[in-house]
Amino acid sequence: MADKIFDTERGNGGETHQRVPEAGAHGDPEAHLTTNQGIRVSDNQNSLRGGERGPTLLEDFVLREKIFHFDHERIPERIVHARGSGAHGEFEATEDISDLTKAALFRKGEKTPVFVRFSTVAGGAGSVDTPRDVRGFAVKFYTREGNWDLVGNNIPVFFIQDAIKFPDLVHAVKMEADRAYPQAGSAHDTFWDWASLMPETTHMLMWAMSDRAIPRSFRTMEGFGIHTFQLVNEQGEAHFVKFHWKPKLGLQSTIWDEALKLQAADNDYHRRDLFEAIAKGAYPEWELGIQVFDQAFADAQFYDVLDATKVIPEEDVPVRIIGRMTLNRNPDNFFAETEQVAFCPANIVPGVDFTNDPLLQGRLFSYLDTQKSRLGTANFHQLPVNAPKCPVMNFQRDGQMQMHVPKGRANYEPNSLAAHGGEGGPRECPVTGFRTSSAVTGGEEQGEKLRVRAERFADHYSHARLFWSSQTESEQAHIASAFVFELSKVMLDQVPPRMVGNLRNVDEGLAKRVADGLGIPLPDKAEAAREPTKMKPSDKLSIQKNMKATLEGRQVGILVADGSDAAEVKAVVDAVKAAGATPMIVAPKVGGVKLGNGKMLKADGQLLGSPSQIFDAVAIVLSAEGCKALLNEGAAVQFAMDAFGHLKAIGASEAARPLLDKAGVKPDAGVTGLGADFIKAAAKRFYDREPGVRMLA
Ligand code: HDE
Repeated sequence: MADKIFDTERGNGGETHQRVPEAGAHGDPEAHLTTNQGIRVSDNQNSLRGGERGPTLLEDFVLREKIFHFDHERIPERIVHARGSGAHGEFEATEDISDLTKAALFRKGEKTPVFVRFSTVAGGAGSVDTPRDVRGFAVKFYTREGNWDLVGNNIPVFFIQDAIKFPDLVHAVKMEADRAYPQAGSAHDTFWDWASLMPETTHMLMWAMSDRAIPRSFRTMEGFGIHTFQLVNEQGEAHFVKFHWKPKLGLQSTIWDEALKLQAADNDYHRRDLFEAIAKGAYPEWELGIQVFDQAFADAQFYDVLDATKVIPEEDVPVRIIGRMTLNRNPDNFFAETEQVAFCPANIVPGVDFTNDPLLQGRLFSYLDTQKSRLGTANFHQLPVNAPKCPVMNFQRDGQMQMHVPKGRANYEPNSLAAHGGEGGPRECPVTGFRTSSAVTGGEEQGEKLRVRAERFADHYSHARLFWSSQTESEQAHIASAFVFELSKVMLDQVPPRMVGNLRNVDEGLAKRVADGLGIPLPDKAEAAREPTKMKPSDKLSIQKNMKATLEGRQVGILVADGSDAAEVKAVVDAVKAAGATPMIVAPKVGGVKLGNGKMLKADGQLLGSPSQIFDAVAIVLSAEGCKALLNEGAAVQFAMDAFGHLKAIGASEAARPLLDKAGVKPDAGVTGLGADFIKAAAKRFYDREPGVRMLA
């Protein structure tokens, strides 16, 4: 592209015109503004009028086209998962699993481009990033054998067992039909009304009330395919499989109070985090793991492996790591890529196959429908972000927005056009083509046509109990408190006791804590469809037991004011960087502060707009005078108070002590000086501080 140099001129009414310079050959097509028909535009500031103050003329095709296009810029948002953020990357197969699958993407060393979209579920496209909600984790693998979409979530189970309940779930959880609030999150009447009447949701509710539903970042979430799938090898042998994504940075979550405050501080907290991490080369990474098992294992369990409300504990079937995914490129255009990407669980490649999970089966036809309704045409697969990167050869033709111009007459098959010297087109291939595996589900699978739930789906509480018993004390307190918070928002008076009655089947202690937190008597226990079975606790289900004490990829806020010691600030900045984290200077004015040595230091964020909840840890580097000034600034006091309340490390200069005192910061292992002890502490959260800062259920 040639230089885009323009002249700036002032028009008749004082308006600014940026124009291609008058003198010159005007030969550069890319420097000239055009309409969508390629007609060069002479004036982009004024519509065509009959007289200087007269009516705008209908013949102004430049104006009409510009406004017409603008009026149609939005497409229907996704009915669920409307708010999301995406990135490009690469998947590399790191293990030989050819004994399990013939899929080319799993050949050791094979690299496959991917596009990933993370999302919340309930909120609209413009809602915030940090409500309590499940997160979508959808991966499109552009394999050389066609696209495979692993459309999962950050929680390994789901609310329901049968697809026929999905519209009810979504209606209940999204904003209420008459009042159109809340815009995101589940803390409202209709969700809990429905959920409390659906015992099969209990296990998922335990996860949703845990800190899994308030992740620190997309980069620190696990992902799950949820359903049981099959892997099929060259010989046609099939195994059951569950897919797991494990984040390189380990699991990290926020504190509920922090999540609430993040909604005010930064609506785009997760979107920004992902974009900035990739932009600065801190590429998010996950390992892909599989749990593989056979029919004999499935038959031996008391629950059904086709039931999406159940996990298979990693202690029973370990996760085997088979690949690595790195996200290394931001989208060039949010709409064209992240908004238009169309996932579909039915997009599958030879070597992977479905099972009879009734939830999965429902999803297999649902997503195509939704794409047609959102993207408006059966040709949505031709959009660049959706198009396979291998040849697409078939006899499908035409349709709205057809982008391809197929040549020749072969739009049907069989044909003998090739024998007559023409192009005959592609043909089916039983050897390399996708063949549905009948190895697991049984080739002769037949039965009566029934609307019935399999009896083995009737256990609604064992796995919820397993989840509860696998959490740390602090995590249990968070779950109990989340139930109290959500049910306290419910105004339908029969609903909270009904929910607590269900929880008595999970754990009597939990139910009592929730009832106490709500200030209601312990209700009768709900009758379980099947008595729960005791399962051994599984450490892998806990976040806190799976955190990594590392500063890598994290953000440290450094609060400074006029007079801060230059050497102290530099030492913290250097140490934070050396630990792989990003330092952010926060100051009362974004223009910066005058340090003790007289030099100016520019800030990365202004104090009011950069509260401590956006950081993983904070350092407060103040001189005595700077501290005195900030004692009168509520945002500075809040900065320290929230960092303490959100269980973060606080490193402070000696002179900053009065600010800490005013903020109620008590000495503990997470409150340090500015040296190495701070860097060590900053990699962690101090959960044992919590009983001193808030009352939990
Ligand atoms: Fe979805 N789901 N879903 N879902 N889902 C959609 O497809 C649906 C389910 C999931 O980033 C929609 O393109 C039905 C489970 C993700 O673009 C829609 C059922 C899981 C995303 C749809 C389910 C998911 C979606 C809305 C019950 C976890 C976002 C827009 C049978 C394994 C993908 C769209 C993205 C999106 C239907 C259940 C995950 C309406 C009918 C279980 C991550 O087609």
